[in-house]
Amino acid sequence: MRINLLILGGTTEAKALAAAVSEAGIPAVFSLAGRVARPLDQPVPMRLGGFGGVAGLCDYLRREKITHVIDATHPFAAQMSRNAVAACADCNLPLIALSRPAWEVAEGDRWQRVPDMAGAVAALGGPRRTVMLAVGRMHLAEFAPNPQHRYLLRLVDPPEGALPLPDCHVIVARGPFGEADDRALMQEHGVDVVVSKNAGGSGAQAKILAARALGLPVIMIDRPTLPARREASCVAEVLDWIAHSGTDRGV
Ligand code: 3Y8
Ligand code: NAP
Repeated sequence: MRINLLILGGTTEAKALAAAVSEAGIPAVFSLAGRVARPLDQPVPMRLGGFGGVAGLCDYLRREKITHVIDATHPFAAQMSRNAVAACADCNLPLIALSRPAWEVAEGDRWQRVPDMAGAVAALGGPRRTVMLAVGRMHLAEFAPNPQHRYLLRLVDPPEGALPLPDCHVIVARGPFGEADDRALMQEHGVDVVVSKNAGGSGAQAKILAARALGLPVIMIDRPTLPARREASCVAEVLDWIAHSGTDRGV
């Protein structure tokens, strides 16, 4: 059977997987939602944009004769992950998630864990502070109930139109980020508290390490629950899975 991978991307781990399958000469397509203006190029063919729900993804899998799906999306990309589980079950295709462990609280951390974005908004009640809101663009409007703060925002693309927060400073930058840079950024802006998703991995961890070094509190948003699926913790594990599941489907 001719192997043809679909990599659901959008993370540093997905980029590493794309490089490895390209190196191994394994045919693959790298898929992004098309959220940002200039996504990074990958060493395998790319596709941008949603599939059109589970049905659209099934059609794509059949039309493109995909043999294996690797979900290497971000842990907060829960809808894509749910759709991948459903579509691979419908199409009887093998699926594996390339996931990274959640960050664990460590010595010196001052975390306040909240279950979701609404919990982070609720945790920001009270008097004016300087808040580093590094959760991207898609959820900014949810923080509008706390206009009293000064927000330091970090976005991948320059904002289009007015932002939903009256007092904010925007940094346009794409990660992965470095701890020293994030520490300098927090000191420059007098950040009092950091809001972060528990993204895991290294690309977004800079602000967590910087907050620890500066003794700053972090409002840490727990991950959404995902459906049960086979998981790999590294690229080598995915390549081994491909090698062994290349013959019999669905293992
Ligand atoms: C389009 C693909 C690589 C992969 C880079 C990782 C690391 C840097 C850190 C902060 C947190 C945030 C955000 C973040 C990080 C990596 C990784 C990661 C967080 C790109 C990318 C796409 C996106 C989409 C974007 C979201 C936003 C989230 C910014 C490419 C660069 C905040 C997540 O403007 C928007 O609509 C942005 C949307 C989804 C979350 C949000 O709610 O806004 N990522 N990020 C993907 C697609 O179209 O399918 O451009 O090449 C990928 C990466 N972003 O090259 O090594 O692996 O996590 N991405 C968060 O953690 O909260 C930044 O600023 O500290
Ligand atoms: P999401 O809420 O789980 O997905 C919403 C819809 O976007 C999906 O149903 C699908 O549309 C489309 N989609 C998502 N990821 C896709 C992909 N890789 N390829 C094709 N379509 C995709 O996703 P999200 O949280 O917006 O994340 C979007 C992208 O940004 C993903 O690539 C993710 O890995 C990356 N990212 C997200 C975060 C984050 O904080 N959420 C952080 C870093 C990177 P259809 O239903 O039409 O198929």
